[in-house]
Amino acid sequence: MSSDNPQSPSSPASFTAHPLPEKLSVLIPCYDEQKNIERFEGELFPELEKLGVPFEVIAVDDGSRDLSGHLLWKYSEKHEWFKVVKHTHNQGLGAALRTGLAYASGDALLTLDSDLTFSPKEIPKLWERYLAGDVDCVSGSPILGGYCEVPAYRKFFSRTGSRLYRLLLGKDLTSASPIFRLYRTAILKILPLTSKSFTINAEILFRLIQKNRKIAEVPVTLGNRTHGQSKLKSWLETRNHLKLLLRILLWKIFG
Ligand SMILES: Nc1nc2c(ncn2[C@@H]2O[C@H](COP(=O)(O)OP(=O)(O)O)[C@@H](O)[C@H]2O)c(=O)[nH]1
Ligand SMILES: [Mg+2]
Repeated sequence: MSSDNPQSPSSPASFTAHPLPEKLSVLIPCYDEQKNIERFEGELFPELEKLGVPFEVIAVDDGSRDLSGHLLWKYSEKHEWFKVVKHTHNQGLGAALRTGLAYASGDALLTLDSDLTFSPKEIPKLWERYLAGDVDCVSGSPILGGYCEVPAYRKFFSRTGSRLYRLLLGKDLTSASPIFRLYRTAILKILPLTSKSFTINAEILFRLIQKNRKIAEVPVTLGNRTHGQSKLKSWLETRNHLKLLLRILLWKIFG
């Protein structure tokens, strides 16, 4: 992919890597996920500690009606690096990510599902690719890495949607909507994002491409939920994705 960075790897003689990240922000949108949030201590935090870089976790409790808010608050009492941002009413995944982003103080930022369907054990894959210093975003792709016990209809929607985005965006990216990504925070913060729903991750990809930012994909495995219910409303999100695809098409035609 191309880059507007004059130190792009496309001109190896002048290529200089971005400086190594000094702090990682981990942004986790949470909505009625108490059973999965209970798993953070055993499954997520040890993986973050192993990275060997200072980090913070920003959990956005988006008007949860279960004990999510209480569990997050307990983590914030126990760990000074754990922060909770609260929406009093549910505003949607995109709105939650945008709220949390404003609080991120790390120079690198990881976005992660709170149901841990992308295993925290795979965070090092993204991190190692990011440390190469030549990209603005490392995106985890289950289309490259595979699915584990994910229903066939979900795989179909994911693959079809990603094909449409690839076609319109004109970039060789296999997965458009997964959240499991690492970004340069400063780049993400200045993107003009508007999505309040699940389309936020595809919208981020679109805006990065518009700004000629460099994106690399790494294979990761997407698993199925072990606790709780999916919040995805398939028809509503299909409509939201079609609207975003239309916006991309208009950008392609009219610039
Ligand atoms: N903050 C916030 N997070 C949400 C919302 N809807 C879903 N999420 C989170 O986004 C992630 C993906 O949602 P999920 O229900 O697992 O959708 P699926 O993976 O597509 O089935 C999970 O971590 C959810 O807790 C929401 O309205 N607000
Ligand atoms: Mg999920």
